[in-house]
Amino acid sequence: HWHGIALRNDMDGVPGITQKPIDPGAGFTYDFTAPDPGTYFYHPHSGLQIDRGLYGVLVVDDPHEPGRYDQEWIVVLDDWIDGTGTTPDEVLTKLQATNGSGGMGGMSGMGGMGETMQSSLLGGAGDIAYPHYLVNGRIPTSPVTLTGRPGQRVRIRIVNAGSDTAFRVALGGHRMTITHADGYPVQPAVTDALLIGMGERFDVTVTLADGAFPLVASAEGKNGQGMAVVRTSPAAAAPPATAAPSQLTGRVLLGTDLLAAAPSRLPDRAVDTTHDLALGGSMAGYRWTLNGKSFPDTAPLEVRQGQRVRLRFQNQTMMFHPMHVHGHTFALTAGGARKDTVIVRPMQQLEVDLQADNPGQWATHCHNIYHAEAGMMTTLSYRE
Ligand SMILES: [Cu+2]
Repeated sequence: HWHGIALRNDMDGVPGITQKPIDPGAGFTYDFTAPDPGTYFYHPHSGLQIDRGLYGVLVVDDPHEPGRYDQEWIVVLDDWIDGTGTTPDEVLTKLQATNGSGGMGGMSGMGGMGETMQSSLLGGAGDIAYPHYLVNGRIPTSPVTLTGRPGQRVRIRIVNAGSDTAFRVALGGHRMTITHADGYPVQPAVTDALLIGMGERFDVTVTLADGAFPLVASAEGKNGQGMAVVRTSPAAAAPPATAAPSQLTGRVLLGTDLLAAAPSRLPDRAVDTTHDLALGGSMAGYRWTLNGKSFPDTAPLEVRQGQRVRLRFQNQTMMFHPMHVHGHTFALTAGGARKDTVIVRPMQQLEVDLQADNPGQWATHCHNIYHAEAGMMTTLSYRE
């Protein structure tokens, strides 16, 4: 699946919706045009395979982008449990057998917040206590080093490829300017930290200071962090694996705080149809629901080509859900960012608008992979 790309429906890579699964040993050629520049990623849409590391970053370059930066870094965040004595599939089986309590000692989406080191902006912040959080595939005691020179301007493309973890990202000693959300330009926003949900991407620019600095991805509401080192001075002492830069608790922006830059705005139009989507869950058997049903029993969201469609997410749980629509980018209402994945906070109601301009059957789901696998999925379904 080519996450975030508004491609032709039969290349979307969703078994059971747009194609048959690719059998072991078999092949399938994906052939599509990428219509919009930006930071994307790709991953299987099959079971929990993404939580075993099967993903990559997909950058669509804009030949007209002025590129006012000296370097470009790609920073991929992940939560990791595979091979540590269990597997993602065993984790899900345990969650189902224990009504959600098997991952963290309490289904935080239904029960309570549990104890966390810093106050979480997202309430129940995950179902799984991962043993490791990674930046570019490395744990903090053996981090990747990103090198530059003082004064250089760097564009950092940040991707959250995790399955059950939102990350609070900050670079010690620096402020970041957020320039893009999910590939699309936003009105530049200066911040100390940003909060990135699973499936979201943010591009930021920073002007490098002199020294060695921790680039920290703190697991929101959990215990642990990923870290890389940003180094512009060979002599500077490396930050410790437990570095907690003050920026983490400064100004923190979410995708819902950003405003679309002019070229990213969805043209104003009256809404033709509104779909309500109640985000729910049940402790019994670890079920997650849309409008009270679990996929494949969920009702499709019916649209027609040419319609302006409003999706009204109503989160009825104490867990956040990063909601993702395939084949389209939606606009947060009131001039908010253009996105394909958006965090809906506990008990929050959030509306997004999209233009129905890409016919087909499109998966629409929570990008917590365990929630999606446990039923929090439906289709945006074009009718003739
Ligand atoms: Cu969810």
